Amino acid sequence: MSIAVCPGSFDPITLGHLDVVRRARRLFDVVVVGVAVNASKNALLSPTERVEVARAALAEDPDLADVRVEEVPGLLVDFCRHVGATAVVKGLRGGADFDGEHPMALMNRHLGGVETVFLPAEQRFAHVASSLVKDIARHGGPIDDLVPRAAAEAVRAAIAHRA
Ligand code: COD
Repeated sequence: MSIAVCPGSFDPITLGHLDVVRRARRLFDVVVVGVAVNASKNALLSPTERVEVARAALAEDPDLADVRVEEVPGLLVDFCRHVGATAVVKGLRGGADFDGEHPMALMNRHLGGVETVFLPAEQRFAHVASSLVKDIARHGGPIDDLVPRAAAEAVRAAIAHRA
């Protein structure tokens, strides 16, 4: 049985992320969404919120009903070993993504023998980024066609709470 992890910060999960998870599910028997910490990013949502939002988003899509969402408590390679995954699946929106992802892919193979499968972003989501979603929301702009409903609600609530 082939098992893959779709890892990310998911702060919040976007329609672009969901598209990658959906396509990963067509390639692997089991897909686990791993909500991890990116040490170079300051998250708006807590890890628990990011997991809950991702679960709510997946629950809205019948194609993704069997995809689990779990928090990654430490290194991604340890999480992969824990769930029995031999691969991670990541989306690439362009060259900048590749430049960031390439060393991580090599390091994850070095650390744990985990291979990385890159999927080119679907054209209509190639401009969608969690950071842009949060910036738009902070300025009161529309985000509902960029993220699932649960994510839009969580982002607006977190921004209002911090104001
Ligand atoms: N379309 C397609 N793909 C997309 C889109 C989109 N619109 N938006 C983002 N993506 C891709 C990104 O390129 C990335 O591959 C993935 O989706 C997740 O994106 P983010 O922004 O949510 O997550 P990142 O890039 O911050 O995730 C980095 C990790 C958290 C995975 C990384 O820091 C990590 O593995 N942390 C755990 C600790 C660890 O093991 N560190 C050592 C790593 S070598």
